[in-house]
Amino acid sequence: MSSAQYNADSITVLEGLEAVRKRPGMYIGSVGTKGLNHLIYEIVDNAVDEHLAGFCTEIVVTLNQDGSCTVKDNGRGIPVEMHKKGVSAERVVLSTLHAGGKFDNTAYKTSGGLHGVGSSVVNALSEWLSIKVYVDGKIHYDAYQRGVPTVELLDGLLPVLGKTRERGTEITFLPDAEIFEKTHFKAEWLKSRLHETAYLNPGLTIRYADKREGEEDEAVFHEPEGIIAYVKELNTGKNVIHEPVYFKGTVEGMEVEVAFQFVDAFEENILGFCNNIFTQEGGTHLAGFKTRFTMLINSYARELGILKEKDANFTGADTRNGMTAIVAVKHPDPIFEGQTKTKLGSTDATKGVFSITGEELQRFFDRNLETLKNIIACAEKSAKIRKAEEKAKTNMLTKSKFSFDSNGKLANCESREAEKCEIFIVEGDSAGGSAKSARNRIYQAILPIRGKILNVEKASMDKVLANAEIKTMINAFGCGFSEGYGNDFDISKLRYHKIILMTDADVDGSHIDTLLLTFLYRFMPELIYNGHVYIAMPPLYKVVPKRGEEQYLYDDKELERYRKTHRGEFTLQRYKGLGEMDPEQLWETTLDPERRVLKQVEIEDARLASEMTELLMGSDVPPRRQFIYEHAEEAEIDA
Ligand code: TSJ
Repeated sequence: MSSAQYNADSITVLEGLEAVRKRPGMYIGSVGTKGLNHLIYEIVDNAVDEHLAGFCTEIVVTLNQDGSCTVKDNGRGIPVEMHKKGVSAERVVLSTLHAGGKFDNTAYKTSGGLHGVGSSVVNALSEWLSIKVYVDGKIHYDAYQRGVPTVELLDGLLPVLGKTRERGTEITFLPDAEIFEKTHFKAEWLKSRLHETAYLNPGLTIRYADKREGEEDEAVFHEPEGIIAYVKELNTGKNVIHEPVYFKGTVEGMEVEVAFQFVDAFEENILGFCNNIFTQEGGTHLAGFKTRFTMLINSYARELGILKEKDANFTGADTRNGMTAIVAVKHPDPIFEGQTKTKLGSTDATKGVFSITGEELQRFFDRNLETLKNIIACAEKSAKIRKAEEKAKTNMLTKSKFSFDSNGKLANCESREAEKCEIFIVEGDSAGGSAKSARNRIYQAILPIRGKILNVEKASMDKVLANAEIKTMINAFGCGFSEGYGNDFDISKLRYHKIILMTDADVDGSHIDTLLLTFLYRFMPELIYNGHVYIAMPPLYKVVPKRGEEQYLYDDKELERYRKTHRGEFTLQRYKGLGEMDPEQLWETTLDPERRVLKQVEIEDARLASEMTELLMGSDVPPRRQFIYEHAEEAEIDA
């Protein structure tokens, strides 16, 4: 190696680092909690790749007390020997943008993060990162600060810490507080993602531990039944009408795996994955499955005489009503499109899934006529209801278009400049009343809602549209909605650029948030994608000191801090609900754009809310009890 060569490479590395640190959003999507969590997913994905290569069976993810995260696998160990650039290969991987990453075509990658982020990006965005590679009986060590190596190499090789009988790679990193707005990993999202990874990789065991103070938690995710178990979990608490159906196949280097199961309900829940990545926006793999499925059901229905010659075919939505499905493909060279790059665009995926579904599902239905008949019965029922609903919908829209306040409760704002307008969905009539008198009436609209709104996961379309609260919301927002049988949604017509959910900070309040988010997720997901949905964070406490100014505190941490830093006596008032605040207090704490705290809802929140709703509203009791049990602490405070 010539030293000039080495310097040139070092400069490229530093430039890469600088690019990542300058525009982190380009590499990890955001510098909020979502981007922060993505750092972990990116590292974990590397270990999942090692599993897919056939060399790793276990991954351990630990959230440490100091705010760092450790990911360890039992794979071959990231190569440590001298790379052609004159340094350990490990250092090349961890320092070079895209080395071993998704844009590097030298490796067949089957797993991957959102934007094809590499471990070097995580390294660049970490205050420090350390790595131990357990290989050939030795522990090789390396470390970085903000992506810059801090360990001296010996002849280009890593120092050895000691002997080991283990094999694998272990990385620990602390996200850089200079980069991230929040540096607290969100355990709920992480666990959900790890569980999903376990479902998609049945041979893999993922151990999870949260060692952070006050949040101690452990879990093991291992799902030998794979996506069959995933479908079963999605259908927990529902009336299933047959055992899950599973098939897989390979065409032209693409692997296709499908599991589905129908439930007795009016909903379609089809999740797509490509190379372990959840395709939030769907895509070609789902198109192939849906098209072939509809064709099969229609041709069987005619063959069995259920559809007569004069009858029209079932629509696609008819045949899928009640379906819960996972369609997972492994594609050697996928194209991702869409607003969040989570829509599979590869056209050969349509053909591949179409042909495998045709062959395998036909084989299955030929041998399982009972299941087939049950599924066709679902389609018949759906077609009937569809016709009734189409009528209900036309009536609803023609009757109440432009009548913004169909039941007299919406206090609309005066301005029509949507960018400046906000609508608060307020729990309870008394808080609603206070909010109406406290608000800025030019830009702030108030819609009080009473009790629990209808659960849209459970109800049929005509019931949903008949619900007064939902009707008022759809009318007020002005942008229509999309679901099932058509798409009337038009975001350009949205009347308020901020939709703010304002509920009590207790179990009931969070339940109402969950239901509202589920409604928005199902009917107007674009509002969430585009960042229009917020949750108001009213304060939990007001402190009035003997001397000095009164102050609102928004959570228990702030109270703790206040207790530690404040000298002298003070009285503490705890707000139990929004209804306890007078209009002036409500304005100061929750409505005033200058002083309030709002939490922007991310699509992950909404997706989890929708899953949570299923858990809460499902007809069987145990999961609901479990939920209440897990939230018992919150419940007690309010009791
Ligand atoms: F990339 C990383 F540093 F973020 C990371 C990599 C993090 C973690 C937790 C694990 C890994 C990783 C990498 N685990 N296992 C591997 N394996 C390899 O990189 C590897 C090992 C051997 C061979 C070979 O051909 O012999 C090839 C590869 C890609």
